[in-house]
Amino acid sequence: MKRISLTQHLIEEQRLNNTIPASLRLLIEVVSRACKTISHAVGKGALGEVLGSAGSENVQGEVQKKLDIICNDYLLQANEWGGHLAAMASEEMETIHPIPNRYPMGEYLLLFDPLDGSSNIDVNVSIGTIFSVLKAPEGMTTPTEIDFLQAGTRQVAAGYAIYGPQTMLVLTTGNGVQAFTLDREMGSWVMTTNNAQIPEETKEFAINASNARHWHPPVKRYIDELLAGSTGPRGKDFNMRWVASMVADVHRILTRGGVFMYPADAREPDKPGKLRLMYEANPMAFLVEQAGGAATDGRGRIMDIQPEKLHQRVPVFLGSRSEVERVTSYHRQD
Ligand code: AHM
Ligand code: MG
Repeated sequence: MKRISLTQHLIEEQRLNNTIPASLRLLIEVVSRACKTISHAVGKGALGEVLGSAGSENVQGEVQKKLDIICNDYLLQANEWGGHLAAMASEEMETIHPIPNRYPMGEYLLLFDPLDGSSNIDVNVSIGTIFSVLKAPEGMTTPTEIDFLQAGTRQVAAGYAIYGPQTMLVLTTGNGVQAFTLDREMGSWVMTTNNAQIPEETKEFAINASNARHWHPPVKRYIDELLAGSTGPRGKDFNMRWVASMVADVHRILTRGGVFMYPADAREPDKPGKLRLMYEANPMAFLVEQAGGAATDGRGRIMDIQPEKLHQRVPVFLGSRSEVERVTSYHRQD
């Protein structure tokens, strides 16, 4: 196999398409290096004394695990000094983290969920890091939260690292989706998929069915039809998977297709779903669209949403195009 490293890919992509200037390449390399460090910490588990709760809550009122905080710190430290960023924002921090004055200020904004799938950390199930890159607005001198409130269509790069049986980095800079597998002996990212494509049709869906009694009618209608299988209106059987790590569920869909849903429901009417727009839904929507799939909030394209708050939540329907279009059309008919 001809080995193409992450660095080689980024440099060739710049030569061919002019989409990855040196400062963006540095950013992606720094993030991916931090993900290697995270992968190492995750892999140590109890031996590294990194499991369990940190005894604190994040801005969303969720209990933080030790690894949530450790991974957040890794990403902050790795990205502070390179001169490529103006500020960062994270699921684990209430407000933004501007680059300290002692370092030069760069032109990009980085958002991340340092460790997605927190409920799976202590049970040794795949988890991941999700990131999204925006350009700082023209003329910005002191970054504020408002500078981050850009629609997903403005992302210049997005991706995730998945810490599973293999550690992988899945990336888009707007020219398809590439996946790299961590060669653990060499410590390098090696391209193992170029131009990932989500099959348009699927027979697999992902939703937390324990919330069924809270679902709104369009979701209930759609899932009832899938569950009815070959004797129902869809005329075919569907299979179900739910890892409860969005990274792992999306990775499966990028690999073999499927539809992923975390809808809004009637539990807390003020909360439109569980997942966060800016560092979970937008980067995943960018990847999924770049792989030929679709991503909506049940009514419109996720990446078209104009964010109002850094930690805003959004309903998510993403994956194989035909299924996402179907469940979205049920919402529009509602
Ligand atoms: P987290 O960022 O705190 O880990 O929460 C996000 C995760 C997603 O990865 C996953 O799809 C979802 O929460 C699972 O939620 P639930 O436990 O309700 O099934
Ligand atoms: Mg998350």
